[in-house]
Amino acid sequence: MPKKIGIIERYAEFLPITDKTPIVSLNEGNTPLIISEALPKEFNLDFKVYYKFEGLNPTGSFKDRGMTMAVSKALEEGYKAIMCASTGNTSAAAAAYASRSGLKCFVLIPEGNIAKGKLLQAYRYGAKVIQIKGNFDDALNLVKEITDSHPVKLVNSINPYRIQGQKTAAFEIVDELGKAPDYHLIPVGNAGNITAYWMGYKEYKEHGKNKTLPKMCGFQAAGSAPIVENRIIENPETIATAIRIGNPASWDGAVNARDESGGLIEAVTDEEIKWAYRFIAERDGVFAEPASCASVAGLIKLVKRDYIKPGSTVVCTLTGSGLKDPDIALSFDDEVITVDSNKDKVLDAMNLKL
Ligand code: AN7
Repeated sequence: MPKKIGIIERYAEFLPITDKTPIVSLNEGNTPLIISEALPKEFNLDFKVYYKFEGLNPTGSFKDRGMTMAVSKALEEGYKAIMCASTGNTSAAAAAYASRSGLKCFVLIPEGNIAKGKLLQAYRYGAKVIQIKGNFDDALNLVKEITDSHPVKLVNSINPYRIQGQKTAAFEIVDELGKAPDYHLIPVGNAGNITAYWMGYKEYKEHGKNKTLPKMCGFQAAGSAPIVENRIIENPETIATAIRIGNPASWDGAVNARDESGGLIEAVTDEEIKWAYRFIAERDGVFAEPASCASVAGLIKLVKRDYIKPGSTVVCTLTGSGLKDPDIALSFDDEVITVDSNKDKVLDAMNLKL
């Protein structure tokens, strides 16, 4: 049996750790790169599309890669407590790694605007959950203020160890493909992840692992697209609550990734996100949360204007699991069928015509 290890042990030589860093890991990373069969068929594509499915991390999102680093370093630095603002996934990951390490964990979330699966994770992993009557941007400002003046470590992605951990997803893609993809498509919220992937691809190239670099293509939700509109959005709105962010902390990192790579950052509507969300689950068997599907919605937009060159390799990051957001999942016009516990009634309902 191969030893399953987390991203710090796997990529230690590329990460800022020492012999003294106490590694707090839940065997995160090593997520599958799943080839899409349905998208090429549906859109007659002349290139390959892979999903980097980060929903299969221990807490169901890519945040685990950054949190194993941030929590390990907080422990090394002698902290007793961590704190984050979150649209949900960061708080789930922070709570889990805090639980594992014995650190106290405080999470600040926008009341009423985080998916149920994420909220219940924060509670069950034993974090102190504080909901504010404000949005994510307000929460992050409060966390910065509090952690600046109290012995509590901030573990949002402005903590540089978060980005360091998250860059390992790019390493895994190169390790698996034997090269970098030509295009990397990714949802953008607080913009830490696009920053991290770009750092990962560049560093791995410096080590001779990949010869080329992908064009980084980021996608924000249309009602929450500060980078696209080049202005802070005071009241961001979208069904993809994970990326309902009006003033991204890593704004400059995202713009830099876009410009250095010759890529783009664009917006996709809630309708486009929902279409992609259903399509990849119903036709490709991959269930990712709405925010994740901004990358696939973006791909379809780019396909429609022939942006992607034939023969290319495209990777779409699916940042979180579809199980995170049961309310959205059950908000469609699914036919609910209930019959008596009786074979004929069940067969009737099956309407079997094969
Ligand atoms: C599923 O949890 O910001 O652009 O507080 O949960 O790196 O912020 C989540 C972000 C994409 C955006 N997809 O990534 C939080 C939080 C999912 C996410 C993003 C998030 P960034």
